[in-house]
Amino acid sequence: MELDSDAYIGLGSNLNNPAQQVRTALAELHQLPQTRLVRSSSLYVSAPLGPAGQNDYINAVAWLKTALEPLALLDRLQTLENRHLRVRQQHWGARTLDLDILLYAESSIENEHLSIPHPQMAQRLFVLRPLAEIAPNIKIPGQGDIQSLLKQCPNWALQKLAY
Ligand code: ROI
Repeated sequence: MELDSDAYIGLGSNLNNPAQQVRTALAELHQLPQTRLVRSSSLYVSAPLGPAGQNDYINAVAWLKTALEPLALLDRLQTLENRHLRVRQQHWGARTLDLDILLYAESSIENEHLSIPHPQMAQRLFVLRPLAEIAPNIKIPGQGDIQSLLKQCPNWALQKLAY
């Protein structure tokens, strides 16, 4: 019997060698207890959403199988963010590492700590494109299948990293 849940994590960085931040974070996700990294997307370069004047972002999505409950997983992700010396400064400002739980099994969760599915994911090509790369048939609870979301998503400057 499969006891683990599928969780999809969005990764983003635009400071201090962002591609390296994201690659290291992928390895760290694989090291989490009761968790394994099933597949990770390519890395993508994307224009910043938010205040002007910040660097482009590197974005990726990771597919995990985990026995951690959503809140325990969130706690682990925040520890990883902190280890990457994330400083929470300006709202929607530059960051060394952002780890968001996009999806957790077929759950819809809304509380003071978590909003799953991630409320803005359908508007963010830098989330949908890497997610579709590793899960082309996935359905987003309450929002529909990824291919129709991709068609409706606002266009966004986004490019797969060469390696
Ligand atoms: N913009 C892009 N392109 N990628 C991100 O991951 C990202 N993350 C954020 C904000 C600041 C909203 N902008 C972003 O948190």
